Amino acid sequence: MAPRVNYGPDDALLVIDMQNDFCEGGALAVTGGAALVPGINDQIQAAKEAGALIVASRDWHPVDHVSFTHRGGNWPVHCVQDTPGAAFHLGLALPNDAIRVSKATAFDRDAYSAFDGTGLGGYLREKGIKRVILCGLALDVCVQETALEARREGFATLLLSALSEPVYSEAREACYQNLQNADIEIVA
Ligand code: VGL
Ligand code: ZN
Repeated sequence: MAPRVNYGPDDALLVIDMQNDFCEGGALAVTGGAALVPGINDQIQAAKEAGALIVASRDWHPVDHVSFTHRGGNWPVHCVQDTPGAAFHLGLALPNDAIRVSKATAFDRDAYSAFDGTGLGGYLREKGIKRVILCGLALDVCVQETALEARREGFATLLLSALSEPVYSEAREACYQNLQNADIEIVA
């Protein structure tokens, strides 16, 4: 089931945090995470053929990051820099020239949006990007925050809803509502 997006050179496909720790068997596993990989690979292929920019973000925490429970945060230890859990899912077919963005790298501050503290917004504008298309993990955390910030940065923004899963399944509908309220298009 390939989502219907016509990619072009003004588009950026943002693949959010498709890392082992967010997939089954990982430290902060999202149900259905690994199963997104083939569909996301189809999007990467379609985007590449159309000359769209492909961006892959990763959650990239130092040891003892402030978001970890033993430091008073909300999350188990996950996506620690240079550990297998922080690596991209092995099945993810990222072209060599895809842009990699690491986020939440400071000890004392968490960041859910791939735009937060990364300079990604300015970079996309420099590249002439007008629209951002999102997929990946997790819908209710980093995908949602990245989509909202993309829209605030002035990009037309589209979520591929069949290619994103939440940490908390009960949060799914509220996420879609939040995104729609922010003028973000949702496409199955
Ligand atoms: C994420 C929880 C904690 C995400 C990152 O990528 O959605 N979720 N850190
Ligand atoms: Zn994190």
